Amino acid sequence: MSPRLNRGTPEAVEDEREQDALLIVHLGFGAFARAHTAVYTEEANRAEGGSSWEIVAVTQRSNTVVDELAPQDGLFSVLEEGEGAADPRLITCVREVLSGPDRSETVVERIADDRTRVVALTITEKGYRAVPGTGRADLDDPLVRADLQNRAPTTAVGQIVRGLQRRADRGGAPITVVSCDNLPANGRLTSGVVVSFVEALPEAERVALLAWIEQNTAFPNTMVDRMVPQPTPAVRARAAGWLGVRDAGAVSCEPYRQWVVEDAFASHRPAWDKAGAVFGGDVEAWENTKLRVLNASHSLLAYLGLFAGHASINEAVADETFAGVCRAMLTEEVVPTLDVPRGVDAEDYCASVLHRFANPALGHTTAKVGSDGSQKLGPRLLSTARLCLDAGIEPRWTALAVAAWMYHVVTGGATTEDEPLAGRLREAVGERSSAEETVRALLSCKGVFDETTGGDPGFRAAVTRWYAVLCFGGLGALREEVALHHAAP
Ligand code: CS2
Repeated sequence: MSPRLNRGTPEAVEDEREQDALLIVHLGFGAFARAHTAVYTEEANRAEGGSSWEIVAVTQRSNTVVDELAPQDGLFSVLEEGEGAADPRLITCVREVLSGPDRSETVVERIADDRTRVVALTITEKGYRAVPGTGRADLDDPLVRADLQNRAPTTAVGQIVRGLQRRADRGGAPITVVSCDNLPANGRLTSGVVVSFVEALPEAERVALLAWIEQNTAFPNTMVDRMVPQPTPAVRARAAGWLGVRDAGAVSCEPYRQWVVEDAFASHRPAWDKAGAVFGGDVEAWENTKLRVLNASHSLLAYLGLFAGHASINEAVADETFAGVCRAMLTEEVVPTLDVPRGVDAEDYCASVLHRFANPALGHTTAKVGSDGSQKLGPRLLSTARLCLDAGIEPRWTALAVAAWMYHVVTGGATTEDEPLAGRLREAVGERSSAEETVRALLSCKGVFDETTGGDPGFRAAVTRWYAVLCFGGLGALREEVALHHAAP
C-alpha cells in the first residue's frame, strides 16, 4: 500500500506550528467544512502571510473523519470538479482532530482555551436539537437531557455550553459561535438553543453564565454555499494521483463558493474577507434566497430524481420534466414571494443555480440531498408554501416536492440512517393505504409541519393529488400531469 499523506511527506507544505496561533474549534468537521470553511481559513492565513489561525476539527457522531485525518496530521486535499475548476490544493490549517463522543472533555477544554476565538458549526439541521419553530433546545431529547447533567457532553449544544462555562469561570476572552448550516437565522437559532440550555441548568450555574454569555459571546447569522458531495474512492484516487501519496481525507466540490457573514464578532476572527467572504452583507435576504431557491430546488430534484431512478442531481436536472417543474416552482411560487438581496436579479440567480446543478463532474447524489428530509422541508419548501397560501397563490409545485418526499418516506427510502424521524414517520403512516389518509397523517407530524401549513385544506388537497399520481400512476402519469399543469393558466 502506498504511503499516507502527513506533515513529513515532501508534497506537504512543511510549516512550523505557530505558538501564538488563534484557534477555531469546528464542530461537525465533515466534507462540507473541509471544502468550505477550511478553504476560507487556509486562504485567509495565506493572505495574512502565515498560519495565524488553526482549526481543531471535532467529529459529531462517527469516527470516520478522525480515522481519515488524524493519521495525516490533519492534512487533506480539496479537488474542484467541473467547468472553471482550479488546481487541487492541500489544506494545512487543521492541527488537531478530535472524536466528539470519545474526547468530549478535550473538546470542552479547547472551547474554553483562551486562544480559541471562534467555534464554527456544520452539524446539519438535526444537530441543533431544537424544538421546530421555537428556536429553543429540545429538553425532551434524551441526549440533551443527559448533557444537562453531564460535564463530558456529547451534543453540540452541551459541548458549547460546558466550554463557555469553563471559559467564564476562568475569565476568558470573548468568543464567537459561527453557525454554517442551512437554516434561516442560523446564528439566532444557535443563540436560542444555547441560552435555553443554560436556562435549564441549576440556578447556581445558570445566572452567572447567562450574564457572561450575554456580554462575551456573539452568534452572527451566516449564509454558506458550496455543493460538496460525499467523498468517493474515485476522489481519493484522483487526490493520490496528484499528491503521489494516499489521502483518505480528500474531498471534492464544485468550483463555486459563497459565504455571507453578519459582521457581529465578539473578538478576533480570521481574515475570511480576504478569501472572498462578504461581511455585513444582506445576510437575512441571502439566507432566505439561498434556502428557498437553491436548497428547495435541490430537495425537489432529489425526491423527483429518487422517484424516477436518477442517481445524481445532474441526471435529475437533465430530465426536462423535472427541470421544468423546478423552473415553474421558482418562477411561480418562490420568486413572487421572495425578497432577494440588494443588487441581485432573481431570474439570473435561479438560472445560475440550475446551471450549477447540471455540473456533470460533481456526482452529487439524490440520496444524499434527499436525506434528513424532515429537517429540510420546513426551511426550504414549507416557507414558500405558507407565503404562497397567504398571497393567494396555489403552491402546486412546492406541493409536488412535499408529495415526492412523502413517497420517498412511505416506500422505505427514509431509513434511520438518513432520516432522524424515520421511526415517528413510519408510525404515523402505519397501515394506511389511501393517498388521502397517508398524506393527512404525514401532514400532522409535528416536528415536520406546522399546523397552519400542514392543516391547510388547499395545501393538503394539492399534496394529495400529486401523491396519488406518484403512488398509483407512476412516472408516465407524473410526466402527463406535469404537462397538463404547465398548459393550465
Ligand atoms: C444540499 C446542500 O444536501 C443538501 O441538502 O441541498 O448540502 C447543498 O449542496 C448546499 O447547501 C449548497 O450550498
